Amino acid sequence: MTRPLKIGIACYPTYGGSGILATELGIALAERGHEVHVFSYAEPPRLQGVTLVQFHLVQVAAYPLFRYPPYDLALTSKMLELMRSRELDIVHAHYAIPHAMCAYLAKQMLPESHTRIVTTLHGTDITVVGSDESYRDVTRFAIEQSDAVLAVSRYLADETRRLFNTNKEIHIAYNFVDTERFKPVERSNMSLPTLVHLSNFRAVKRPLDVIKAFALLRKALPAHLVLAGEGPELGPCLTLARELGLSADVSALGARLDVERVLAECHVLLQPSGSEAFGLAALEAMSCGVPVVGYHVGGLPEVVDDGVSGFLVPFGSVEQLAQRSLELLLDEPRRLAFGAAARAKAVSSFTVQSSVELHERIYRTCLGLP
Ligand code: GMT
Repeated sequence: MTRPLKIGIACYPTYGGSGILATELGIALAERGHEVHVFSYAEPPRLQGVTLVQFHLVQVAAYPLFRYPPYDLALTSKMLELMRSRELDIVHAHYAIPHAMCAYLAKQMLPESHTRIVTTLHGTDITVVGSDESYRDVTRFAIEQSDAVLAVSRYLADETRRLFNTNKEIHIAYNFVDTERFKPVERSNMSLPTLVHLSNFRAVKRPLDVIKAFALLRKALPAHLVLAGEGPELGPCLTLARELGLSADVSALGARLDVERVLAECHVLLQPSGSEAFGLAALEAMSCGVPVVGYHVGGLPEVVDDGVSGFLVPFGSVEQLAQRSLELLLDEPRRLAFGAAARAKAVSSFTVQSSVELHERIYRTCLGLP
């Protein structure tokens, strides 16, 4: 009989994929009997109302000398406190910066502890931030000092080895989805063909390409575009939509907790990211039976099968985004077949159960447990 583990999870509390995945993983582990603690500077949205997981708020003391209040040190202290008081087996850092380094520091401060450090790399922590000169060495060090390193796609694992010139073993831990929550719904036959884009509206998601593609498509077909999420590029997107005379055809919903309802009501997800380690929004749409149209970049081809569950077009081709979306909207049997293939892939390859079991195996191996 294997004993339950004591696991501390550090993550960002935002609507971004890494925070969502870390939170959902924590809940799934707690449901399997493990003791789970989550550390962050605010309660992650999907943890609200959950009592199985213990949330620990990391507070940063203000001081006039602190131009940049040292959150990293406050988080390190919180990890240390829990490593001492709860004798944590695992500290799992989601997103390398700064969480993996904080875990390393806490471990150094308690050399007698048996705690093992597991780090999941999510994407921009490697491809954007971690590979920047200012963080490269510290990110490489934190990766190499971790007892286990996970990446959310083969693409990201390869990029990590290339950018950091490391031979560290990297396990692939794909994003996962609750296929019971994200599932197809009956749509009204009356509903207008509807495209959806779901993201944090950062430049890397290229939401302006969504508006441009929609403008092309809209010339050929009456259709609606739903924008779900918030971020710096949302304002420019709405401005562009207004300039193109599309305001009446575009709805901005803001950040929503019920994304499964939003996705399931739409016909095609437009996800033209410039870089994407995995693409959680794509997987959530697929689980709802919604095909994905996006660029052929990063780890997306590991998620979306081009020509089967969606279309991945060459990076930057707004015309092909529009053309492929139009094809799916005009050909209902094909769109339904793509949607069914998308759903089947989510159910066969990316379930909560398979992911949580993978994480348990990795944790136990790190601890030398059966
Ligand atoms: O995509 C974002 O901007 C958010 C970011 C995050 O860390 O929260 O997402 C990254 O992690 C997700 C969960 O593992 C992945 O599904 C996303 O592909 C990845 N984003 C990028 O690589 C741009």
